[in-house]
Amino acid sequence: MSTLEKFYAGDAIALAKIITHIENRGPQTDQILAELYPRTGKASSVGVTGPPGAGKSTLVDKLCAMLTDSGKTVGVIAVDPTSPFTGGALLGDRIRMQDLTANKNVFIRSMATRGSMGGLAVSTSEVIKVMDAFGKDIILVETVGVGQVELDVAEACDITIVVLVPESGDSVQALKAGLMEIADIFCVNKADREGSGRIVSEINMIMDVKREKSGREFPIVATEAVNNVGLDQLMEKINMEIERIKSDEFFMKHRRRKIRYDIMKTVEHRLKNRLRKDILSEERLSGYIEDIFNGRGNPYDLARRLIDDKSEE
Ligand SMILES: Nc1nc2c(ncn2[C@@H]2O[C@H](COP(=O)(O)OP(=O)(O)O)[C@@H](O)[C@H]2O)c(=O)[nH]1
Ligand SMILES: [Mg+2]
Repeated sequence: MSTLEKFYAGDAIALAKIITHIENRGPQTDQILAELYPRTGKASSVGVTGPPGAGKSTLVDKLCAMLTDSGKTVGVIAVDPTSPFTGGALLGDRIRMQDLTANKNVFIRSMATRGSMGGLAVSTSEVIKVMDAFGKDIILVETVGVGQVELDVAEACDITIVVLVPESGDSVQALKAGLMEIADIFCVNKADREGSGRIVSEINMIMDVKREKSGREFPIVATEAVNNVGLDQLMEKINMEIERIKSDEFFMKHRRRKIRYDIMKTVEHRLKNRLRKDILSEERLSGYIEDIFNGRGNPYDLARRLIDDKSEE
């Protein structure tokens, strides 16, 4: 049996192998993705993002348990380099992680954040597709909301939950970091701590304009992930957002936007790779630097020549 045949038969090891091949940009990456593409589109991907320590992994953990209890199969992608799933965690986290890994209906994968040459969002989006084709119903993607890369990763998901905690200035930070832009649902976790009411009203204030313009809810759910408080409400909002995306009027628009995203990001990523591997390989680049340093040519003529003139390659 080939790896793909095993994959089709539901073998989790084959799933892991295929993900590794794609993450490492193996020679058959594009063929595999093309082959799997017709099988995608059934799963819903849910990004869970927010500052470090907000409780994202705890939430993912609990959501997973709830989803599998209700008969759903789940994929988890951890992009957070400090996430318990990636092994960078404290003992307490490891114990929690075991709960998940013992669950056969959950497949967990952490993404290497280093050496991905800016392609993290693309690889994440591809891994989502592979899990989708494998038959996972829901794919949860945990990522730390600290930079553009993480925002890009969130963009690769169908819906995004932004997790915040009741610490002073958190909503302002989140606003600055662009998190308000990408949120479909807000989760104010650690509601057992002081100030959770205040952050909810802060988010409300920020979101009211957007709500009025779009007619959308942008719900805020207060949770205590460790104490299992508010998780049913959060799940309800997740299901509502998934329903919204799948509703007829929205679906066509959403699908087209995803296809646009896939085309743009894939071509951009493949071109960048070719640029670095080939057109501007380290060796060629060094040569060009020396040329220009020694007074021969300039970056602008070089750029024109490299892009227009195929014989350069
Ligand atoms: N007080 C309190 N602590 C929590 C809550 N949820 C998670 N934590 C704790 O916050 C810490 C960070 O959680 P983690 O899920 O690893 O955060 P992440 O970095 O966002 O993934 C852990 O020690 C959790 O046990 C909560 O609702 N209340
Ligand atoms: Mg984490």
